[in-house]
Order: sequence, then structure tokens, then C-alpha cells
Amino acid sequence: MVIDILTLFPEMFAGPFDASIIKRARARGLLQINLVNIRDFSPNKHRTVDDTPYGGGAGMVMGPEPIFNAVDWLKSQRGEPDRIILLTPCGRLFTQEVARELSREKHLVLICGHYEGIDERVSEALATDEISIGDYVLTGGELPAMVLVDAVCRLIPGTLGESASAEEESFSDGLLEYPQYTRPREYRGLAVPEVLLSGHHEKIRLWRRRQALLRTLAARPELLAKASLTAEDKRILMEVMEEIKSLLS
Ligand code: 4F9
Repeated sequence: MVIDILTLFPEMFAGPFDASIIKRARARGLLQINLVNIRDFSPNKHRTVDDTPYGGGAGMVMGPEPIFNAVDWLKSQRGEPDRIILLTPCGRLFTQEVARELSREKHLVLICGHYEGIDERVSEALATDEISIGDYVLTGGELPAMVLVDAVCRLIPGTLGESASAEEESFSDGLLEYPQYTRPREYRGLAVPEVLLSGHHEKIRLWRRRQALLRTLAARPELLAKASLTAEDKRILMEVMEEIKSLLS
């Protein structure tokens, strides 16, 4: 996959993209990240990229020309991208499902805005998608772009290596993950649950599933309502409800 990132601050991306899974994916040629400095496409000799808003108001607005020019240049280099994504609080919420959808594409362009906002014509006539990573205001779209690249990268076949599977993890079945433990068996008086030391694979599987269901019910009940539960899941939840009833009687 090729990901072109348009930003006024390419230096922000150095750390996160040069470590761990993303570093390995790039080294293996599974992911090519290309940082494009929007300022290089300014239409004037002062290299400005922003201006005061029409109609008045505080702050500066990023103008359309540098962003349209940068995308035109990218298209001339590599052809039409699959998606041109603007990171903005006005976008649709980024979820694991959106990450999965984007991981099937070959070529993404991400546009990171800054200042008080971006000229509306970028979303009107250039972007194919607008994505928000959550309901908070940041100083720019750079951190959201990094979040998107991280979540998408690990879904590209081959990036996680032999041992790990993206499908076994949180959200793949709509539930939170069960608790994990490693050595030592007891730490500061805190013991590892006995069942995990038993070697009884079926008991362990059932315990983990129950924990995942209980955790999701307690912390994120709205996820449980949306999850695709098996007959076994429903039986486990019924048992839990019976246990709660007997506690209250
Ligand atoms: C973008 C916040 C995407 C959340 C961009 C200020 C942003 C954002 N998700 N905030 N510029």
C-alpha cells in the first residue's frame, strides 16, 4: 500500500513511523509512506499557505491552492489514488470497520489540516472521504493521520508476522479482549487465575470467553448490544445473570 501524507509538519511523523510494526512493514515493502510538505506547493514566493477568513473572524484558514496543487502533482506522479482522505472533526468516526475497509485499498492520500480550518472547497471538490478519530479538537490532523496509518498498517496481510493474527484481537468480534497474564505466578500478592495454570484447554477457552463478555458488559455495554454473539455466548451470559439473581435473593 502507498500512503501519501500532505502536511505542514512532516517532521512530526518521524518517531511513530520509524518503530515497531510500521517500521517493519515499510522495510518489507508492504507499506510505502510518502510525506509531502504542503508549503512546497504555495502559489506565492513567500511560501504562505493560509489567509484571513472571508466574512471575518478569528484565526487563519488554510487556502485551497497549495493542497489542490500538491494532489495534482501526486496524481501526475502515481495516477489517481483510491481515496483522498481529509482528517477533520467533521468527518465520519474512525472505527475498526473503517480501518478494515481502508486496508483493502492500494493508494491513500491523507490531508492534515492546521490552523482554524481548511477552505471548504477541499472537502467539496477534492476529498473523497472525511474522517474524525473522535470528539476532541486537536492542533491539526497529523496525530489523527498517524492513528489511521497505525490501525490500517497492522491489517495489511504480512505485517504482523507469523505469531500474531489481527483477527484474534479486540473488536474483531465486537468484544473487548480477555485478561492476559505471564510470569511470575504471583506478584505483590496478586495471583494468576488458577484455571490458566490448569492446562485444561477447554476450561481456559470458556473462562476467556466469559471474561471477554463480562468486561464488555461492564465497560462498554453498547458494544455487547452490537456484537454477533454465538449460542454459547448467550448461554454464558444467561449463567452470569442467574448468578447475579442468586446473589440478590
Ligand atoms: C481531526 C480531530 C480528526 C479529530 C484536526 C483539529 C481532528 C482535528 N479527528 N482537530 N484539526
